[in-house]
Amino acid sequence: GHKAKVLWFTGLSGSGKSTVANAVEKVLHARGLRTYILDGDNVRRGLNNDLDFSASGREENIRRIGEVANLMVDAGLIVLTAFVSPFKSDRDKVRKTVGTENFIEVFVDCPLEVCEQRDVKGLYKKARAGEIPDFTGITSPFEAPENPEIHLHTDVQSLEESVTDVLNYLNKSN
Ligand code: GGZ
Repeated sequence: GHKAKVLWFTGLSGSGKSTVANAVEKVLHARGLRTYILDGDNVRRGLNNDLDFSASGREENIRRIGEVANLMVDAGLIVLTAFVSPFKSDRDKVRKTVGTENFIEVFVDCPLEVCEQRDVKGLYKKARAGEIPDFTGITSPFEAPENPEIHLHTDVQSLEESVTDVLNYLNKSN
């Protein structure tokens, strides 16, 4: 069966991290597995509501999330996280925190142009207008993973295909 682990989704705002994570969780639930999704809605509003989007704010955001994910792995859960997590060094630290054998980096790759076109929450428009400082992809960098365990291309893959890629990896790695 599936062991406790962290599925760490990383990608631009609007790339589809939460959408894929939620769809994967649904399948895992149907298989009777215990999961938890950590995302901006439940972490940045609560535990991390003191943090901004500066480089140091993001670093601390990701560090705390890594520690929480590690506790959840100890509790036996499959943890799915959906954070931009734009800095390679921060993601690599989480890999160490949770144990490299428990860490599955999922690169939710989608060109900036496509994310910006979607602009689900109107944030890119605001960022272009100078209303949001340090916006990833516009005025703050995104460092793409170099060797992610899973590499999705959500501009050309359907949601179902992305979910299948994640599940296939999980099935193989168990
Ligand atoms: C990037 C921002 C910013 C800035 C607010 N840069 O699409 P969303 O709205 O729901 O996802 C984004 C989310 C990013 O928070 P994270 O905790 O995932 O970021 S990080 O991992 O870098 O710490 C976006 C919204 O918050 N948002 N301001 N400046 N995204």
